[in-house]
Amino acid sequence: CCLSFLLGLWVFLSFHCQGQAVDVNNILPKPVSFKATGERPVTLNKNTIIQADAPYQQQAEYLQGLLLQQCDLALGIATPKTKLGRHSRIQLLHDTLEANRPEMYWLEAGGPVIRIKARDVAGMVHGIQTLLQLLPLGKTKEVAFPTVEIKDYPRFAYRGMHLDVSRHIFPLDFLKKYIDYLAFHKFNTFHWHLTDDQGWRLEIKSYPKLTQVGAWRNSTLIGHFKDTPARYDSTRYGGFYTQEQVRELVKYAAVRGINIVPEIDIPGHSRAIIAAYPEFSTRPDSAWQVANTWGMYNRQNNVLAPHPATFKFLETVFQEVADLFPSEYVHIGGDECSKMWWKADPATQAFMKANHLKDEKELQTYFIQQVSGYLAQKNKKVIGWHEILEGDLDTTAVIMNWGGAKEGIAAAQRRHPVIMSPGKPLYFDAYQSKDPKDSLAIHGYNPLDAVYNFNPVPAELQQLKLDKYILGAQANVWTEYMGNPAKVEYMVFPRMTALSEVLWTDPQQKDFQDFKRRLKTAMLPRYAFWGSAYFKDFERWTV
Ligand code: TNX
Repeated sequence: CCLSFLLGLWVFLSFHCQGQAVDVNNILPKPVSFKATGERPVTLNKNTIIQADAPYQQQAEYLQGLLLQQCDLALGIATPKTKLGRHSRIQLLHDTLEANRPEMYWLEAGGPVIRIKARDVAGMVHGIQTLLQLLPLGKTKEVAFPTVEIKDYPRFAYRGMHLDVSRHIFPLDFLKKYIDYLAFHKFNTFHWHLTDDQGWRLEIKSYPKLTQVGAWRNSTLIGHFKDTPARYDSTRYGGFYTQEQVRELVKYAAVRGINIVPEIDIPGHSRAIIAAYPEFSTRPDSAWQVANTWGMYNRQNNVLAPHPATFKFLETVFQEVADLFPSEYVHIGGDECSKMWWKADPATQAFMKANHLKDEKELQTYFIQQVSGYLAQKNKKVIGWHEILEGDLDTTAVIMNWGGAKEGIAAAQRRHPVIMSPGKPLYFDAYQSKDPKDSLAIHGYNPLDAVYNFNPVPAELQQLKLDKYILGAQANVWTEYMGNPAKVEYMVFPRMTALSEVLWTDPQQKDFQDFKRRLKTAMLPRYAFWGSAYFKDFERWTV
């Protein structure tokens, strides 16, 4: 008995000290090419040193933090010139690799060295994520890193996740965690939906009432995890991000290869603006409150009116936004703009006549063109929801299509770059099950396999040889029924993991059963390790 106790102790200790090499076949999203070379494995322990070329110094620190977190291994960082003796090393190297392959990385491990080579920061970050997936999860004293050769790059240039912080606001720390999730899954864009009828969330120095007034509503969703219909009380709810916090998040994301595209949604979805500044509405003399309920708010007025002061406002706001975000693109919304308030307003009608705008659709386009012009002065291009194509637009405008294949094809035929974001299956606020006891959501059923099997390039576009207009795709996380970070995690995991493979991996290499195998063996333990909530019942709700 004593002997078996000692034997048990030995097994326990050796398991904990000697990390298991992880199977190369478990990498998610699946890489373009990978093989085990069968050379001597690299021994990774506390003496291993990280060395990085100049462009990747920040990624060296990022990797150092991740290894501490994942394996409890505190590695030192040395300059590339330092002589390291017999210690093993992880090298982050700048290399042009192959022409016209943005975000590519090579990971080679053998003998005393693990080498990640990349042409850009994003590629280096992807290599780092693959390295993490080849290491055990949990405290490790020493691990035999498998000898591998991986060459990898993404299928699509745009790989996005959106988060609506208007309907519910989330702490900056959660936004950082969300960026970490994106980086781990090899996404490259965070679409930050910062404004809507139910709250304006971005500090604008020139218009302080946007956050003093526009960031607060008198309605709080309570007990919504199981309750249908949802229940509310009338307590004040809201908040916003300061410009300093925004800069901090932008920097945090940049180290992780993530570009943040901010969205300021105009000329509809603007109830929070007119609550703060009624003079920009079609009824300057009325008092408007920030929206207290969900849904298309149109009938209760949420549009901007074309007054000179409104355009001055938009120019100033978009200038401040352009200064805050290094992104080449700014999202200007443009969805679901109600025309009824413009129709009913004599001043708006007079403006349209004076500017030869024959109907309200042309007025909507006029708004989009004005804002595009302000942004062009700052060298920015616009992304808008597909409704911005109701009028004529410069083809540099990127169309984010929340409709179906039809709208995507129409945009590509007009030579606009397109980001596919169809409600089915990329609205992650929809249900993952048909279980009546599932947590409250909207839009019906949108299970994991529908996400995994989604093809961002409709067959018809391929036949028309217009597939090059598809930049990629994005899932949207509207938060009407997500009142806290855990609910967001529950809604995005594991669907976001499925989407990462849609966006990264060659469709020929995809296989849902194998995806589920890797999800179960590699990802579920990682969600748990992160302390993240996720939808556990996916097997029952997929084929
Ligand atoms: C539509 S589609 C919206 C959002 C809502 C969402 C709910 C689009 C661009 N706008 O305002 O939050 O549906 O799923």
